Order: sequence, then structure tokens, then C-alpha cells
Amino acid sequence: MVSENTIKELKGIALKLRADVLEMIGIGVAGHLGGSISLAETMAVLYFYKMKIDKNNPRDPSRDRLILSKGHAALIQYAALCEKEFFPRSELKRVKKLDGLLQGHPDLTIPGIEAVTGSLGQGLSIGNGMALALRLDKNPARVYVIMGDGEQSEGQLWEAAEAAANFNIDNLTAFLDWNKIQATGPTKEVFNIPDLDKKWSAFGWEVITVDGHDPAKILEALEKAETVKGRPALIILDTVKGKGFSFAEGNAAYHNGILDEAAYNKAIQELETAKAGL
Ligand SMILES: Cc1ncc(C[n+]2csc(CCOP(=O)(O)OP(=O)(O)O)c2C)c(N)n1
Repeated sequence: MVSENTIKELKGIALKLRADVLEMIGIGVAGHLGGSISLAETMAVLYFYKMKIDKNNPRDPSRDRLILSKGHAALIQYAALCEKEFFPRSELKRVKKLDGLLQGHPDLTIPGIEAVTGSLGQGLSIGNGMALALRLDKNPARVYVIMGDGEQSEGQLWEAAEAAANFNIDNLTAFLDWNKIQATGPTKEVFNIPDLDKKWSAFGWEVITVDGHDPAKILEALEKAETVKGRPALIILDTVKGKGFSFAEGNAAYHNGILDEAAYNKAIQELETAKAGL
């Protein structure tokens, strides 16, 4: 059982990650806000509690691997890696600049990044390969893959889902960020895939659905996923796109939108209020 203090700490880290994302996007430039911050609690739990990683040895063979299949949400992963000191904070100001380290989608030049992603649908295939290689090497490290709900319309992803079940991959945990909005509107309207939980179950996966903004529930789900043997596990994160900034919540305009000064300041103020309420 994780202590209340730890959970409070993780909630605080999630707020810090949101603040970093805000800093990276800044005012007047488009950035993937909504789908990044719907993952703040999950990233806090993975990077600050669960995963075994070492900033001094990012390629340590015994490290856990995290693949952000919905690569456009890179800012939240950059925030976590920055807070873990994988690269200097000054890089946050140079996101998407030609001479910067941090580009719009994850790249292997960035310490702590495990796969080039951004073309949706590929992350689970990559994760399967890593998980199988670890198994062959008798390496106990785990692989985590994070997908989006809009991303579920990619065919390759379902091929990978079948393959993971076929190969009894149980050293991989996948997440589905079920924030219900994709790039241009509600996922239901753009490309409706009902009963995602039942579909993944039918593909042979153990499926656990949790409140994706509750670190305690995410942790519990992760621990349960680890007990599943002989087949893969999926954690469906019931989330709100843009969670934490009222104007962005459930609003497709902030999938890759621009913040004006008023919105930016409101976001800062809402973060302060949330921090004070912890
Ligand atoms: C193969 C491919 N097709 C289209 C896109 C363009 N695209 C970028 S983000 C996005 C929507 C993704 O929605 P979702 O998976 O729900 O992400 P989230 O809402 O969590 O950010 C699309 C279609 C892409 N990156 N890759």
C-alpha cells in the first residue's frame, strides 16, 4: 500500500509537469497541450515511482522502457525527463527550434527517449519487439506503451494487439489514454470505436479501466497488470483532454492550439490554485 504522502507528492509532480508543458508551449505558438496534460498523472506515476531508469546511464540494459506511441504528446514526456534531469532545463525554452534538443515528436537523440514516434499506430509493435527481446535475454525490465483513443483507428495497432496475445507477452503494460477527443473533435464523431474494453479483451488482453487522474488508482492498476501472466495487460485511463486548465478541458481547439496571454495567465493561476489545494 502506497502512503498518502507519496500520492500527494505524485499529484504535486503532475502539476509541475503541467507547468513545464505550459513553459514549453509559451504564448502565441501552437503546441500539443490537451493530449499532453491528460497524461500528467500517468507520467508522474511512471517516471517518479514505477520505472527503473538512470539519468546517468539512459541506455542501461536493465532499464524499464516507455514508448509514447501517441508521439505528438511528447511535451509531457519531455517534462518528466527534464524533472528527472535527463537534460538541462534550458532545453524547455528551445522546443521545436532547429538548434534545440527537443523536437515536436520524440527522437532517439533525446536522452531517455526509446523510440521515434509520431506516426500513430506504431508504438505497440515497437514495444512488442522490445518485450520479446528482453524475454529472450532473461532481462526482467518492463516495457510500457502509451496509446491514444483516436490512435485506435490505426490498423497496425490491432495487428500488434493480436501479436502480443499470440506471443504471450506479459512483460509489457500498455495504456490507452481515453480522453475522448482527438485532433479535430470527439473521437466518437471522427471515427467511432465503441466498447474498446471489450475489443481489447476479445483480442486476448487483460483490461483494467481506471480514473487516469488518480495516481493511487493508476498505481493499483499497474500493480495488478504485473500479476497477469501469460498474456498482455492494458490499462484504460479514463481521462479528460486538457485536464487541469478549465478552458482546455474537453476542448479539441487545444489539441494543438495557441495560447494567448490571457489563457496562459489563467493556466498559471489555475495551477497555483491546484497546488495550494493539495
Ligand atoms: C498515422 C498518422 N495519422 C494521422 C496523424 C495526425 N494526428 C496527430 S494527433 C492525431 C489525433 C490523435 O488522437 P488521440 O490518439 O486521441 O490523441 P490525444 O487526443 O490523446 O492527443 C492525429 C490524427 C498522425 N500523427 N499519424
